[in-house]
Amino acid sequence: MKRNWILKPLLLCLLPVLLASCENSPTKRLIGPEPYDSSGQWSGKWVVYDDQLRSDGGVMFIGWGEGFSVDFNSIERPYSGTKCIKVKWDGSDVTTAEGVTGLFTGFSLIVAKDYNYYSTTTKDLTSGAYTTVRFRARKEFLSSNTLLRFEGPIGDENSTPPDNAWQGTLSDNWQEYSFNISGNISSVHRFVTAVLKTTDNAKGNGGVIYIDDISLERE
Ligand SMILES: [Ca+2]
Repeated sequence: MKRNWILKPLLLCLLPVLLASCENSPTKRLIGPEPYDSSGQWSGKWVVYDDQLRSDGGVMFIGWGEGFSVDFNSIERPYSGTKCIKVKWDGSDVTTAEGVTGLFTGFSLIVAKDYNYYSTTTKDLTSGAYTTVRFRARKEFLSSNTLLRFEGPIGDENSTPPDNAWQGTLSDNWQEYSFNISGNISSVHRFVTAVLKTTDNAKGNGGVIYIDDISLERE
């Protein structure tokens, strides 16, 4: 089961993760998404994040520890507007449902307002006919054995095609990344997932990266 390393932590988040989620509370800044164009038809773009979370959903963390933080209101040289997402991890251990690990951590932007409703809340994005996930990212620092894995919309965890994701290292300057949405988006639980993970099953020094302008697009 290739996805097990991320699946179980997501489904079984521990209390510390939940508390951390509340403290950051980007959901306080939620505004409604605008999936329709002026004619009332689904537009070709679903904005998940630009200067704030626009997905109409919340955030769920995969692991949590003192060395890991996510700031959804970073003003450090954003790609667009005045803000971007800053992900900071020093490579130290984080707590997940499977226990403590130093091999990965990250977050999901989920459909539900918060973790408590994750498993029971889905969104049907079929009418949007989105085919592509697009985001911008840059690094301030990335440990030599650490990369970013960015996953697209996911419904049924076990049927998610493995290519519905992008992973790699990042440039010092903003770059655009995109990949195809391959899979059923009729019952999406989470829009995107960003994970910093080591590549060699060994601990590293984590990274400091920035993400901006995340969207699902029809192309
Ligand atoms: Ca921005």
